Amino acid sequence: MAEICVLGLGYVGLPTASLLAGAGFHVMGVDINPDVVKALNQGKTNLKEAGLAMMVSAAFQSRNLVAATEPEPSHTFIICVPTPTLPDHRVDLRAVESATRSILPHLRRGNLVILESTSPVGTTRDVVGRILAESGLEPGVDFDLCYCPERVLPGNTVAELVNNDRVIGGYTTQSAEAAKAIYERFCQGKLTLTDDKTAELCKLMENTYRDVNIALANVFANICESEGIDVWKAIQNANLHPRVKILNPGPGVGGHCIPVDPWFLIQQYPQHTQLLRAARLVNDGQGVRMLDRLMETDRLRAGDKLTILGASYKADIDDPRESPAYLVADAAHARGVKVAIHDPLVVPGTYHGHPVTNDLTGALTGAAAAMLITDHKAYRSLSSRAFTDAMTGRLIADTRLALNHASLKLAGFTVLTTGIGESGEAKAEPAAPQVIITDAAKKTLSRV
Ligand code: SAJ
Repeated sequence: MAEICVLGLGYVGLPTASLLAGAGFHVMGVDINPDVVKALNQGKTNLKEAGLAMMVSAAFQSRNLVAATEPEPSHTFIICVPTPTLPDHRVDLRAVESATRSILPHLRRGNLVILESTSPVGTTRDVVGRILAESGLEPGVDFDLCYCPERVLPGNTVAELVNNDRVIGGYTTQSAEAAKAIYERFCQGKLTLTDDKTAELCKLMENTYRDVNIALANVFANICESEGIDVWKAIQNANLHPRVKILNPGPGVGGHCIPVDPWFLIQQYPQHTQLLRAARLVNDGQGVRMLDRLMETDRLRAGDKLTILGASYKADIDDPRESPAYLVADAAHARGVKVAIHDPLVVPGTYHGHPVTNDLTGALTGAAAAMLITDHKAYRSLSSRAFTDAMTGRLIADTRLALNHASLKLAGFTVLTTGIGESGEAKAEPAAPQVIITDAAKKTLSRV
């Protein structure tokens, strides 16, 4: 019998299962994807996380980690499945519910069940606990129940799981202590014990804090564009204040967490979260704002081609989930502009309905304009020749301040930059309504 059963072997579950196996536990990893299970039982993984492949191989060599598509009786069950949002931004808890139901037949007195997936406040007790109580066993009495969110930066997951502090939310104090005994076997960060609902809210607060602060940086960028001020210089100066840390503006916010998690709070507490909703609209509108700036030059028109550089949601990783690139591509198509999306790291394929290629020349060929969305290292070193040899137009937007503007301008390019007015002079903004609702924002609003 495995000591620990980890349900969900993705970006969080597999590193967690591998670390637990490395700490000496007998671990069963469960995933509904048979290909994932097959690869793992050969000691392999496709996930590109520093140190993970070696850990997975060692864990399987030691036979401390086996994978299957169904759980078996274990002492501890850890649920690490996705909690995406639906098109109308309601949370989709179907994976949590089905993972919990798969545990039900194996639940025994004295077990510990831990939910790690980012979830609305109350999910641990009202969804997981309620389903498990169908066994006749009572959470907090007959078995321990906890919520223990992860804090990992994709691309550095293993190191962050080991080193970062962690919040452990117990349905009871005893439950929290039981979970602490598991995590302290591999986590060197501080383990803080609290209740399950506080831990659930803590996770959502962390990511919502980041989304709102990115939106704040984007608001400052938009003000600077209208004033002909350089927002990057303004932020650099403002951050000299000992208690100010303004983040970087950009084309919006991607990933499977930051743009998603605030919606859990917006949906659950609409009366308290106007600020969070406004931040979401600002961030979702940023990429389209830059597209509109390109089209206002009248050098990118309907029928022309726009090349988007960057499909992954942030620099130097290959994760294309929820990238702002797709909001821009949707808006460009709506304006009759043809789109090619390039990324040096993302596996070529179709994401959110848009094809992504690794062929930079092909993507740039015939383009009237290009827009850099992701500041991959590979783009920072691009010479202007890469653009002039392939593009028909001499117009480029840099939303991350990542390109060599001097060399591009020497090659005849007009470069638009997030947070810098292209004319460099104050531009009278039209008497705007209170909140400028861009197309992307309208799309977001219509779905809520
Ligand atoms: N971004 C900006 N400006 C910034 C910082 C980020 O535009 O100043 C954009 C990025 O380009 C990206 C998006 O925001 O598109 C999110 O990137 P990120 O690095 O902020 O976050 P993630 O999604 O890679 O990881 C976050 C982290 N949460 C926090 O920093 C509070 C991580 O610690 C979480 O564990 C992770 O979400 C998660 O899985 O919840």
